[in-house]
Amino acid sequence: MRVLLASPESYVWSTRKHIPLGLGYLASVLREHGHAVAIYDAAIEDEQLETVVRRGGYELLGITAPTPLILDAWKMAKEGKRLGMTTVLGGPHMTLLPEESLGPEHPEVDYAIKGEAEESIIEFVDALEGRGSLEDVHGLYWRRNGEIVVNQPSRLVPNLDNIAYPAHDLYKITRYTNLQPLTDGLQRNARAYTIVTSRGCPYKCTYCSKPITGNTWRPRSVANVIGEWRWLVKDLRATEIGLTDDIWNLKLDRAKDLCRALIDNGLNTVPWVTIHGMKVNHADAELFQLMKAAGCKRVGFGVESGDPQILRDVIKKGQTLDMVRNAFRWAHAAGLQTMGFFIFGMPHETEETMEKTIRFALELDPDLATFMLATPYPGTELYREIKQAGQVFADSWEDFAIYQDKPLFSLPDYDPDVVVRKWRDAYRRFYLYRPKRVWQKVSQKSFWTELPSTVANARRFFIPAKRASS
Ligand code: B12
Ligand code: SF4
Repeated sequence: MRVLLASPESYVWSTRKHIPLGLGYLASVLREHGHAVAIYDAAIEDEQLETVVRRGGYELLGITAPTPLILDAWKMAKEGKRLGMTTVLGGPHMTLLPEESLGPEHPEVDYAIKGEAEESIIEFVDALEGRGSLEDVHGLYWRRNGEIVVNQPSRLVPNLDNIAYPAHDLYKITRYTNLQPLTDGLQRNARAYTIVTSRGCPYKCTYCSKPITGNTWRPRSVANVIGEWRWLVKDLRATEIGLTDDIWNLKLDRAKDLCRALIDNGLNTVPWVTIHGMKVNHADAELFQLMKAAGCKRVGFGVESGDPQILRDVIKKGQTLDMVRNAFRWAHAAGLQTMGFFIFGMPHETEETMEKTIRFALELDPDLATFMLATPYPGTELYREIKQAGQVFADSWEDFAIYQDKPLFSLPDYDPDVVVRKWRDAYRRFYLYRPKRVWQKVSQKSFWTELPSTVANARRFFIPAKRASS
């Protein structure tokens, strides 16, 4: 079958230019099974979907979407139907709410697949081609006589070494400008690929929407990761690599072994970063030294809050402030750039708890700090708590993007306006009101090359945002 795997253009995520890695995995297994497959990422294409579909004669359109992009995914599916294609949706939002997309308002969606889909996509395409039955496709949601049929659940890939590397060669890599839209990549025009060395995470942070990869941690073997890394560096000429694991360092020994193997195989010449963040409590000084020697340039940490009680009882992060302090100290000592991710406005937050977070950020002094407003993604404990005791006041799924700078919920004894005020305060105090830091930044060459995006970002913190109505 001729399959086009697509990611919609994001109108809510203005600087998004990163690889949709899940599509690469699906493309790879489809290719292995003899199907003609291409990736269409609307964020970087210069041709309309119609042109590509007509030229390639694609019959099936598979679209991926996180929650904030689901409206764009539906639009794309409509276009697919107009072009006479069969449409199937998958990815994070579909894993949370598959039935929504098969409701009567969405005739443009023929099928939805929930969860990891390397196995399902093959079963599904086989069934469409008459080599199996739709009933047997794991994770498939579909319609029969106007009713939604829910198949047996999809299965997490048990041994990740058994699946092929993602089809990195299908990405138009020179069009992807950065690995980390929140912070900019290491270099603006890098050939920046991403790699995932493990899937899943056993922690249960209450805001985290991790429906796809589950609560078990499944590492790839070091040898298997090195094989892909070598392909990226030697054959595809990567100049920057980003690790996108939920938690790549869960097993400290394996993390160290991976670093040693990068060094032993001469792959430490290409800089890499941890995109999603590392977990501070599975680290020691030696790990950061090894990471540095293995080519790592920048590490990110989910710090979240400077208030111990919010961290322990509300976020349930499973880490202490001292663990965070140690991780930053070790990373700085190893000569790594650091990023800190912080959340504002979890339930039970007050002006005082958020003030502690700002002070903690100033104390840790990461090279880059990202302050985010708490966002209640469906399926999270945070979402359930707010639904029970308060009110979510997002108008549409688009409001769930980080760049929507408005409070998304209210609870008794919770003041959304204070949350937004403290959040803006954090950016100002971290980035602007410290003359030494401002001078450091202005004296770097990158400050001037990145000025347009810096100005665009800065506007967000000084122009008051409207609150969404309920
Ligand atoms: C890395 C990452 C990012 C990076 C990407 C950087 C990069 N250069 O790659 C950055 C920082 C840009 C990012 C941004 C965002 N992210 Co993010 N991200 C991740 C992370 C940690 C890993 C993604 C990944 O590489 N997965 C590996 C691949 C193999 O898995 P996959 O893409 O899910 O694909 C599999 C299945 O989903 C399925 N599938 C996927 N697509 C399709 C399509 C079809 C047709 C089918 C059938 C199946 C299918 O099959 C694939 C193979 O098994 C995930 C957490 C996670 N573990 O999923 C969060 C995650 C996906 N992100 C999340 C969010 C919320 C966002 C943002 C929306 C944040 C925001 N509020 O703005 C933005 C959205 C940007 C965008 N336009 O897409 C949430 C999504 C929750 C939700 N309900 O949608 C997650 C789950 C994090 C979390 N735990 O809360 N993210
Ligand atoms: S935020 Fe990170 S550590 Fe917490 S559950 Fe999600 S992936 Fe795991």
